Amino acid sequence: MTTRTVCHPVDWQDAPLLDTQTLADDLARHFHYTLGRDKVGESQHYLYQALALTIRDRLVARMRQTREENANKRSVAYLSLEFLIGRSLNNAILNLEMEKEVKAALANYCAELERVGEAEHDAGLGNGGLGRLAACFLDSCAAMALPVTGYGIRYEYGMFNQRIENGYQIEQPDHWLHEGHPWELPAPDKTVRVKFFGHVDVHKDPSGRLHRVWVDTHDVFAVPYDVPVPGCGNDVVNTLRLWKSEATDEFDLSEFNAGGYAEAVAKKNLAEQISMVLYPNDSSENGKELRLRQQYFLCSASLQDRINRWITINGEDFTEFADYHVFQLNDTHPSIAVAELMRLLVDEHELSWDTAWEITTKTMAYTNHTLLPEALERWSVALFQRLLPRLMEIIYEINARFLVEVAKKWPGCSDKQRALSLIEEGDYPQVRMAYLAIVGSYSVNGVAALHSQLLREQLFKDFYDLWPEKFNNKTNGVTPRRWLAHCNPKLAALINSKIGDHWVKDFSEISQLRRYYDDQALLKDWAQVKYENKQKLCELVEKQCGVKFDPQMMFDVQVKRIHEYKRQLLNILHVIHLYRRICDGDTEGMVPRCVLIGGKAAPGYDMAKQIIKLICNVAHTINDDPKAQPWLRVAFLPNYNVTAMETICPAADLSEQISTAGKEASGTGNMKFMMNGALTIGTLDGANVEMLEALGGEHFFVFGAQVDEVDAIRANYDAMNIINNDSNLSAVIALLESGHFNLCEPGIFNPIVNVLKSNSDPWLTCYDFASYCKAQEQVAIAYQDKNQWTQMSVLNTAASGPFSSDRTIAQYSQEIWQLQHTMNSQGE
Ligand code: 26Q
Repeated sequence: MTTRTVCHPVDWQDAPLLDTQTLADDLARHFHYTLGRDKVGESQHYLYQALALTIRDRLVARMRQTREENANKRSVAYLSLEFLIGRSLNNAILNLEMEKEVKAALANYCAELERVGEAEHDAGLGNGGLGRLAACFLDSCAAMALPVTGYGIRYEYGMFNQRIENGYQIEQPDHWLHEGHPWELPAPDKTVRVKFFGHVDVHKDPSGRLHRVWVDTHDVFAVPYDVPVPGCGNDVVNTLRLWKSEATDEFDLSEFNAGGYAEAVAKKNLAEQISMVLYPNDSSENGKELRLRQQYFLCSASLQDRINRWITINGEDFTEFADYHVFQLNDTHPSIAVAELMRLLVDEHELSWDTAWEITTKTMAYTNHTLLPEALERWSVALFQRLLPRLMEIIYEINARFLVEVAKKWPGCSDKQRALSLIEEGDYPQVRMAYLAIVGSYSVNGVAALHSQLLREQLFKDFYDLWPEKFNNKTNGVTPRRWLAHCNPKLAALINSKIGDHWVKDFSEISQLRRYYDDQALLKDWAQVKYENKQKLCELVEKQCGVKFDPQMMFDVQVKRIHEYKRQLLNILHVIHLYRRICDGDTEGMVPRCVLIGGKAAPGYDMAKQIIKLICNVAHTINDDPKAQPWLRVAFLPNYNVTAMETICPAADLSEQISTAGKEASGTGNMKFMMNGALTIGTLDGANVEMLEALGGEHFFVFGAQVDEVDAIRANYDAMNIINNDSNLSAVIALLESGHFNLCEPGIFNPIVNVLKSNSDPWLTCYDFASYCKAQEQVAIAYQDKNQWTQMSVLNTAASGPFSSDRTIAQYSQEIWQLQHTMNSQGE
């Protein structure tokens, strides 16, 4: 029996009910009293706020209940610098299964849920795939009632808003909290202290034992804000705990006394900078001190939080700590957690090094998300030393002990020691964060089968030789609640009418759709739903880009971060190729298409920004040319984000997944499109490989060099030779060079052309061009047979079962987290 030390007067069963009348009463109360409003005006803002608070009431009691139920269980802390949540209102309504009641309650205000929902700002606390994956995972963990808590940073400014001016990307700050964030609950009583700077002293205690103490630190407070994560239809509400940095009330007394009162108080700002802004890079640009501060801030606060909770139940006995905790590291961004857990256990809780190391290496698990060598995180030892002196000592100690193991495995081989060392030597020594994560973790996983294989065989080969048992694969997935049930309600209803709605919670059921791929009535309705979704996207494109798309035409879509390896450039070269054919009157076998491209470039990534400019200019030229109108329209959608994807993926006919083989770890947009019945044109990269496998080759337009070929191709790469021998490609390049797309700005695309022509183009764009065009011709042929295309669309949705994040999370839970234990705590 559990003894309760705290009084909980409200059980969730007594919590606000879900029926229409109670809901309507609460909505009115929040609208009139909490927010002090009278009439509903044009703006839906207050109605949205009141509804969000009404829904939140129904979540908080369940959140507390879930915490109580989980208090004695083995649990996971998912540490991530990013959680790309998007909007929460409709997600909560869907998961609480109260859509009907909410709509009825809103009718009192003559308001529609869809319009009210549009008043919500996206919580854009992430860059792209990795951040959105964390959000999908939280949804799946809650749906499967797993005790998993997300830990992140409550950035004041999320991912920047992108505007396009004359084809150029302009970044604008995203002050998403400006109008308040009704979903969060501050928990100031759980505030913890995080240290920075200072130095390490050595003290001898009376028994002669040496202690290292980190002193003269500049501390900041980490204040938690809890965001509820509702599970679908199961009354579970997990927690996403986001930390805000605040200044302590300790001032520099010397400055104070010297009359510097205002200056001393103003220094509080420095502490608050930590959680001010999300870094908008999705790969490299390393070395920024503030970024390291953010990482350590998140890790220290989150680990302290878990340890404090443990101590409340178990006191200072850590014997079983490792049986009840897992820390899943979302890439290397939180990998300083390895050293911080050591510091907390050894310095603050007086465990021996060996005991602490055993706990650390039994609780840490690392997920890698990139194969790009330049994206592997490194921090300068000098910076580490200054910002986190005690952590640097601990990393040296971990390294010294690790190198002994390396020496045992490869006796006398100092090259191996140098290659595997956590410290990269040189004029400016660096800490290799991926190596720290691997050495400190019991599990290392990649995010698609091919990616995990490349980690084992290439990037982390030596570590694999040393510890093969640590390495495993967990192919990514996306939540079918947001990415089908919510974003494509018409398709969801159609699916329900055939196979029932169990697929929402058990997505393997979606395969039953396959039985209907010949059902003419279904195919007709399926095509009609796609058509209506395309109409909706047309409205968005017209509003955002001023370009008229036609829902009769094929919708060919590539939305994702702009990066050279993702090859938006290859896409636009093909668009230019089509345009040239149209101009030449060569439209045989062509289908009318609307090409949509969207995505943000990292602000410092010049080449990516130029690619956006090229896309915009090409779009402008083509859309302005009456000859092209019936055949080709092109738009660059500004400010691509989670909410935009909710309109885009249900409307796509063709999904572009065209990265250079071996570069995209997994991709997750590919899965969202597939679920919504788009066909894929793609390389054998990331999770595309598994999608093709699940689908059968004839329903997937595959092209391009394969992973086992790219090295040899690069070694003998002769771009000019490829161009000269391909009349289509030379014509495209000639058109680019002629300045046809940049008449007013001569020369601006020279750098792009130069990369294409270069023998050291790592992305092999020219190499893959011909095979890409051929695959696109196959697409066009297939699209001409509407009925067959629709059949393939159904088969895509039907085969998307494995790409649910529920499947991914079930595997994390069984194979990494082992989440069945129950805590044998006091009070039981
Ligand atoms: C690096 C340095 C400084 C600041 C930030 C960063 C940074 C931030 C975000 C580096 C990387 C990221 C995000 C990476 C990412 O989204 N990777 C993608 O992860 C997906 C989920 O596993 C995969 O599907 C994609 O293939 C992978 O590119």
